[in-house]
Amino acid sequence: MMALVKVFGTADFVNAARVMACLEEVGMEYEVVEVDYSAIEHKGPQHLARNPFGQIPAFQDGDKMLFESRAIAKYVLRKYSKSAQVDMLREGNPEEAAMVDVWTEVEAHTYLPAIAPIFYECVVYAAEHGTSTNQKVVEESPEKVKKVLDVYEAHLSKSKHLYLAGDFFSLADLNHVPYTFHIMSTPHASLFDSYPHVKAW
Ligand code: GS8
Repeated sequence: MMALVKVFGTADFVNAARVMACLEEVGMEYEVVEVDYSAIEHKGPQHLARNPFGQIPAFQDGDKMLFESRAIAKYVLRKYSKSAQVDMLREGNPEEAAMVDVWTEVEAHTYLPAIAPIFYECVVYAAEHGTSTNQKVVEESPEKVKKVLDVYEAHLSKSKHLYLAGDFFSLADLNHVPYTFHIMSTPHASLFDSYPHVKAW
């Protein structure tokens, strides 16, 4: 029997969840190996050998060890999509593939920085310390998120596509899922209400 691929880090960690979402899309079985964050196991020698930055996740496929969740996601799709009839990278079409890349970059460099303060204040710190929300973050973040969502709304309404890169579900869409999922459980979920195309997406 072939050994299962391994994800180091549980789905509570957004970047590990991104990898698992991809594995689910291609219908792969995988093993989740817990890395004990509270015991700082991610900074220990065993995990540093998997991810030299001491972060979650890491990924193992036979002899191949990888880190960086978006790169792992791409690897999974490239290597394992064919059998699952999933085409989330559109590599056969340079124009479509470019749009997947564009909105994947937007997620990492624009969307995430805008919503990250809310994520850390309302999800991570809230879980770690009870409540205690930083008032400055709470006041300033919504304006930043709205500026980004304005662009998403304009893009989705102009392109008339339900998805970011075109009329197909791609890695660009999937990359938004983990953080957005958690934001939806905070009071800031209502930020999305004034954006009908973003809401539909
Ligand atoms: C980020 C990994 C990361 O920040 C990726 O894989 O996409 N760009 C990388 N991981 C977090 C936990 S998941 O939110 C982490 O390990 N943080 C601890 C640290 O940075 O020391």
